Amino acid sequence: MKPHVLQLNPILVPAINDKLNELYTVHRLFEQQDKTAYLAQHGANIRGVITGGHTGITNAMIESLPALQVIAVNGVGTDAVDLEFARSRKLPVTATFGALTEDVADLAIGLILASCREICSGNDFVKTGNWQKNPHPGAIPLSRRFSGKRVGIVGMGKVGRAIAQRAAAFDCPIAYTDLRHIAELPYNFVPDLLQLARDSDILVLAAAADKAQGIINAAVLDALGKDGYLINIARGKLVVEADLVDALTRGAIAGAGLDVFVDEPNVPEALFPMDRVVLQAHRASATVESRTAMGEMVLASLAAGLAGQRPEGSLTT
Ligand code: 8YV
Repeated sequence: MKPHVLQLNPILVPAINDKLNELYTVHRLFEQQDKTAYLAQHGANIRGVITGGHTGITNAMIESLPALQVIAVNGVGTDAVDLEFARSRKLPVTATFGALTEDVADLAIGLILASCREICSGNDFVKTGNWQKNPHPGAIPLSRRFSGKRVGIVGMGKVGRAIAQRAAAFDCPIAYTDLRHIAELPYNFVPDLLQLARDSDILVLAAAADKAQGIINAAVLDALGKDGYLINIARGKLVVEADLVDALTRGAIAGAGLDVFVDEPNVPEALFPMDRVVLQAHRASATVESRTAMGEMVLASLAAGLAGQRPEGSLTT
């Protein structure tokens, strides 16, 4: 009898799904119309859960799965899982640290370039035929340079460091804030977020969101200033979204590149017409390479957890 596993979000890599199907009876909750009824029917058999970083799992759902032995988060953010609660139940929770670093950092740089250089509105200008209708050079405004700009990074974990490494190749002076000074890093540590915003042209959010909700507010955005850009590839809830929309609307900052939002997939529509705002649908880790590596880590976590062993990198056991 194959162990029963509950999968809360789709996995887009066929080889990972094939492997899951080969090893487990996989209950794909996202395919069910009546999720409550489905859980009531199958919950007692479920021994492993696979969920996404930003979707996590509620304590109520954990409680409805009495045979649960492991929660494998297919992502690096664990802010949507109550780790204390899992710990109190001796339930291993794993994440896919290291599997997506390069792609998330690449997208951060992509969002910087796209927002500063207004690549998306330039693309629309050509594709909609507006260039032919308005062939004079003034029809599309000047954009802003990225190279050499002061980059401030909020959260210097694996992703923050990978962004710094890339920005350094663009000759950007780099500063960061984190819970502590990281001695081995060659970048300027600025403990105060307001000061970091004041000293940055581009502020990049790469922090975990468990303890940092709403840290980017009107005061920070005003400190970033009218020529500044905010980039977020971490979590929407790091930002007071209404303050961000307001800052962009009144020109308190120049632009933004956002992959994450407070209430996905709902994005403030006020951002849509803004040429210096580039939006993505939470896709920073959505490459074949990252998602394959993440899926392999999920498979390893399930295998260990269901064998009664401590999965490598368990955050709770
Ligand atoms: C994913 C994420 O979109 O790693 C995270 O925390 O939010 C993203 O990588 C998601 O977890 C995919 O399941």
